[in-house]
Amino acid sequence: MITFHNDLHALHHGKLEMFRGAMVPCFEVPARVDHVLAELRARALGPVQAPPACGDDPIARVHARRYLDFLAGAWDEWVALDPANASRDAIPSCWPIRTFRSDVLPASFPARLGLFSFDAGSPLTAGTWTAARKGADCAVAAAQRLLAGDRAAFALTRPPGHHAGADFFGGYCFLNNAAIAAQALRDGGLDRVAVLDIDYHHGNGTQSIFYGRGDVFFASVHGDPRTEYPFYLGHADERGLGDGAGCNLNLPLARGTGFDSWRSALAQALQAIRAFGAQALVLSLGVDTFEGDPISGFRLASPDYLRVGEDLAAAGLPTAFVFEGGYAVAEVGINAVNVLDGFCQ
Ligand code: Q9C
Ligand code: ZN
Repeated sequence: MITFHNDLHALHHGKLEMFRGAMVPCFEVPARVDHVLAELRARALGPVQAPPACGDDPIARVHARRYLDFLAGAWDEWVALDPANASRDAIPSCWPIRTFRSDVLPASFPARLGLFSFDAGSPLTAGTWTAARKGADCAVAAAQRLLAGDRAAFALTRPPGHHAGADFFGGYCFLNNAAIAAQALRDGGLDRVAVLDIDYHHGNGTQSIFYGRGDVFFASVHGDPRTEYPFYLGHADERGLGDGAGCNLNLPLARGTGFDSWRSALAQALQAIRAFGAQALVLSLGVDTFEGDPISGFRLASPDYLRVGEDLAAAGLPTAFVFEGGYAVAEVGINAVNVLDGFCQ
């Protein structure tokens, strides 16, 4: 299978993130992708190519114009606030919750930073926009390969994407690569597409983007949001709205869940995707379900990821893999490439 990758992902390198009142080193680091690349090459799993530029249109099909304009200029605005900001990342510290207004775009940069985000754990850095933009190129290129008839393609992107909504960032995510790939498949002529999210954390951004639509099915297996990030979405009773009623499936599992139970949930998600009649699959590939992950709570072991790939292959759908989370840096390459390897066997 072909992998799309762009070295400029490394321009996004956050220093510190807020965690329970302390600033701690970022978990989402450039080395994650280096480990996946090394493992792909070691196993000769297929070519690794830089993607062509996809242009603005496929991104604007998913994200709001005012959000994209904000992201494109955010770093320059941050430094313009205070030249000393050039040496520290931009992190929001106030948000318009519930009864506050979101229709009036504030002139203040910190106010807009909060308007377009939902946590203080996702530093926006000098290279964030460029890196995210190159990641979207990878996602679109992977979708194009499916449209051209390939069985599978891998978008090796960072920053990750599945927590980003149409007009907000958070959870280390800025542009929703999986949603952009799914929309590119729709715009390329497929009528019914599914996104399956196996990252430990619920893909709140992807769910929210497609929640009212009947043409893109979203399924997710994740840590129960009653105890796990992102906390405020991902419950089993979220089934979709309007045209999208019945096209959203959340399978939350308790912290501590092991592979056998997790695999049953995966089978249930794949069965629902089959029943929906999807013509292609976008797989949000987070491997923070690993037993050694420093911020997550499932118990999958490295060999289990080979079985995951086999189960996905048995679904028989053209599949675009999009890289998401996974913070056990030394093992992230083995685990992610095990999924791809299992799929290709
Ligand atoms: N100290 C993804 O896996 N912070 N995002 C958790 C860690 C948020 C994870 C606290 C985790 C976001 C793409
Ligand atoms: Zn995650």
